[in-house]
Amino acid sequence: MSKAETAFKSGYASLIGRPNVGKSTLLNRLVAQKIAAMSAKPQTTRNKITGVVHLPGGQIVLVDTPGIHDSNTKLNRVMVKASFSTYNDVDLILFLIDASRGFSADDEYVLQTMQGVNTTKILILNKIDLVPKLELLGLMDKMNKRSLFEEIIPISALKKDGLDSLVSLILKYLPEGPQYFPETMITDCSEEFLIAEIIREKIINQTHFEVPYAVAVVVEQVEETKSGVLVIDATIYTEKDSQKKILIGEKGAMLKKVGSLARKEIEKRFAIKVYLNLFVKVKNRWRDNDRYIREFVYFHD
Ligand SMILES: Nc1nc2c(ncn2[C@@H]2O[C@H](COP(=O)(O)OP(=O)(O)OP(=O)(O)O)[C@@H](O)[C@H]2O)c(=O)[nH]1
Ligand SMILES: [Mg+2]
Repeated sequence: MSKAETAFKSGYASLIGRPNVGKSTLLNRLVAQKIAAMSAKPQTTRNKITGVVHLPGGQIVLVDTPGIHDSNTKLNRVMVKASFSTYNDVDLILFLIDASRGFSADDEYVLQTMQGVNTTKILILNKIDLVPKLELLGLMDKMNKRSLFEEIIPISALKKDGLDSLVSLILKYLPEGPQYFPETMITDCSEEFLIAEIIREKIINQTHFEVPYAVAVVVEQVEETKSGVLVIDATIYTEKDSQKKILIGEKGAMLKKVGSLARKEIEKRFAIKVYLNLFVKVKNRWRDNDRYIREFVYFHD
């Protein structure tokens, strides 16, 4: 075998795209572990989230990012800045679109933000389970003609379709390099952050209108008792009393539901019995306050 075939390859690849195209779903699929929160509502991801794919011949360090969108609060601007910050830091940009919507105006906007960025770009057409074959071929043809991307690949993150080909393709574009993370490590996120995101995901999926966007979750304390129970105290922040009311629900029903769903997932994830205490607090317009944004969203850094 030649040297090129045996060399260990490694590098960073960021998942970039407008909100809701399936970046976090793809990260979780490729890492084969649920790390990032996923939801049908846009703007779910708020941080850069690392997921490591360990392969016999290499290591792919994926960086999930917040969906790129027009910003209206300070929080939104910080989120989008986090996505931009990866452009020149990674070996590869994985540009995701929702193929069932074609290459939309929002995707064009994302593309514009990459003007002058020389990092290699692969276009991933996700959600092909929703697209008739002929339509997909048309979209691939159209994008090929624009010659903006090094490669174009169709996948379905949800149905796990095309993921092996995607992994091979990513590896092809990564340089020879070291093993950045030990094989036992699939993320550099703290336990507190992962727990907070599980709780936030349940809230996003259980609530509506502005509530999901106004919520932040901070894990205050995690303690294992002598009898092997993980006791977790977490605070859910909202911006208004009305939102707090919704989160608590009638006779505490909403908080109970969110708590129960989150507890079950945390128990599965960490293979330990969990006791979860949730508190709800109001911090008026926290999304426009630098200090609160740092405390509530980047507390794990
Ligand atoms: N049908 C279908 N749905 C998908 C696929 N991939 C993701 N989804 C759905 O798309 C929605 C958004 O998925 P996310 O992974 O949260 O999207 P995201 O790009 O991380 O979104 P933000 O974090 O808001 O930027 C969820 O409801 C997913 O189940 C796919 O391949 N097919
Ligand atoms: Mg996401």
